[in-house]
Amino acid sequence: IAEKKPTVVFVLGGPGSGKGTQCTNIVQHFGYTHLSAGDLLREEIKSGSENGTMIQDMIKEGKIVPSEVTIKLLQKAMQENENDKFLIDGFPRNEENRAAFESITKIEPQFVLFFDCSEEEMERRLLNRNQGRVDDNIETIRKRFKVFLESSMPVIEYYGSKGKVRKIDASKPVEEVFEAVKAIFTQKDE
Ligand code: UP5
Ligand code: MG
Repeated sequence: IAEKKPTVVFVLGGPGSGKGTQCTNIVQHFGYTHLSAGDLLREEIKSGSENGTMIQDMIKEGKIVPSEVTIKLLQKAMQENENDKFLIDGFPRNEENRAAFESITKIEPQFVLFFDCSEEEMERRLLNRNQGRVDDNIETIRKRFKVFLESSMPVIEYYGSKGKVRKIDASKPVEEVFEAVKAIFTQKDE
C-alpha cells in the first residue's frame, strides 16, 4: 500500500526571528504538528545518543549538522505522529539539506513561511531569552547570523524563485506577526 505523503510547511527565518513562538500559535489554530529541527537535535543530545557530542559541538559553533542526522530525526518524528500536516521549523538550513530532504522523502513543501527580521532585533531577543541554550551568547549568535546569511538565505531564494515563499515582517510584536501568519494559513485553507 502506498503511503500518503504528509503536507509540510517549512518555517524559516534567522536565529531569534520567532519561528518557535509562531509555530506554537499556528498549531493551536490550524491543526499542524510542530517539528523544530533544533529541538529534535537538542533532544538527541540529551538522550545520550552516539551523535550527541558531535551535535552539541556543532550547535555551539552555530554550524549545520549533517543532513542525514537531521533528516532521520524529522522522518522518525513524522512517522510516529498520526497527523498528516507538519510545520518543519528551522530546516532546511542549506541547499544540501534541502536537496537531501527532497530526494530522501520526495516531499515538497506546500509553502515556506519566511520570518524576516533585522539582526539588531534578533540579537536583542536571543540575549534576553535566558533559557540556557549553549548558543545564546554573543560569539555564537554572530556565527549563527553569518551561517544564516551565507547558507540559509539561498534556500529561501530557491523557494522564492518557485513562488513558494510567504514573507512576513517578524520584527513586529508577537500578536501582530501572528495576524499576518493567520492571513496566510487562511488563504491556504480555501
Ligand atoms: N520573541 C519571539 N517573537 C517575538 C516578537 N515578535 N517580539 C518580541 N520578542 C519575540 O524567539 C526567540 C526569542 O524572542 C524568545 O525569547 C521569544 O519569546 C522572543 P523564538 O520563537 O524562540 O525564535 P526562533 O526563530 O525559534 O529562534 P531560535 O533561536 O530557535 O532559532 P535558530 O534558528 O537559531 O535555532 P534552531 O533551534 O532552529 O537551531 C539551533 C542550531 O541547531 C543551529 O544553529 C544549528 O547549529 C543546529 N541545527 C542544524 O544543524 N540543523 C537544523 O536543521 C536545525 C538546527
Ligand atoms: Mg526555535
